[in-house]
Amino acid sequence: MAKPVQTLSEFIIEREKDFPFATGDLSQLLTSIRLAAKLVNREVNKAGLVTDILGATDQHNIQGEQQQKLDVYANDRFITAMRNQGAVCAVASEENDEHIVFDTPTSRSGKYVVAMDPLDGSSNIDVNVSIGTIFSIYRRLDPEKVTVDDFLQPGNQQVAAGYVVYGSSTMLVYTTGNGVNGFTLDPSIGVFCLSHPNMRIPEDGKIYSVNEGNYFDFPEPVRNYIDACKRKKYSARYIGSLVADFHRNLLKGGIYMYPGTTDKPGGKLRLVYEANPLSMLVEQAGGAATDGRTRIVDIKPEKLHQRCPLFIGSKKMVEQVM
Ligand code: P6P
Repeated sequence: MAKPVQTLSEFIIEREKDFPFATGDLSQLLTSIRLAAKLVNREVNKAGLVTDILGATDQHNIQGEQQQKLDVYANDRFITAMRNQGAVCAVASEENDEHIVFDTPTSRSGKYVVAMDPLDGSSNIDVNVSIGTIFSIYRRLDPEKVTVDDFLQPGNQQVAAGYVVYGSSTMLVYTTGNGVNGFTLDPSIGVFCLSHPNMRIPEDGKIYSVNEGNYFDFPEPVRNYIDACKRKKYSARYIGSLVADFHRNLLKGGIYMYPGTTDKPGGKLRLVYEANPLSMLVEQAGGAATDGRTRIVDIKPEKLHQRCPLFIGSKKMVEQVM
């Protein structure tokens, strides 16, 4: 008799018992993320087919990046899902210059704020490469008002964090601080099923992920580390999609690096809604994440969209770079 598969909703309800004071709000929030992920997955999987959702819009986000239509669709889906279920009072997104405060009667008293990158790696949409959603959840700081400070808490204050990877299969991977669990979407029944319980990243690895096109702009210690990887015949794997690279390294062991360069000392990736959530996940899975000097989740963000260099993955590999 095959072992019964546990669905995400069954898992959320079961794990809620781990939190004696759980009010079910976080469970409700995770359920709305699940719904939005299914809607985005449906569009990602048929991009280029019936829906005119491929290609860029004439809008640009704060990064000056042309917004791909799927970016905008994903952003709308996740914001709507958060707004409609009451546990969330505000959302910050890579696609929006400022955070969005929900002023509906149900959401005004929501006790969580969510920071997200609704569709990271969107430049890969047109070439059918895996892309992802990254989310980070904090408790609000003040019951009376919401400000940008709610989103500038250090990563070690996150209540939960996770990502969705839209690839050969679609997976939702998240943590609430009690380990990391992965759920694979069964498209035939539209249900996320527990496929990777208690995920652990191998302590060491032989995969390094970095855009070597920037090699000569990297600080010398980073160049030395990359040279050492080559001497040891490690595998270079760089998809150009953070969630896909991170997910592979989480499963197989490895390190993802987006170092600062001479002209961009902060690197490219965002601290609040990219580095922090993935850093919480990797630490919960036994890995490590730094900006080259400081543990990512100990950094106090100053600006919502601030960048930070990122070295994240197997503990031994991150320590070696340090
Ligand atoms: P580069 C995608 O735009 C992204 O934010 C990450 O998903 C990815 O890892 C990185 O940028 C790729 O950047 O400069 O190597 O093309």
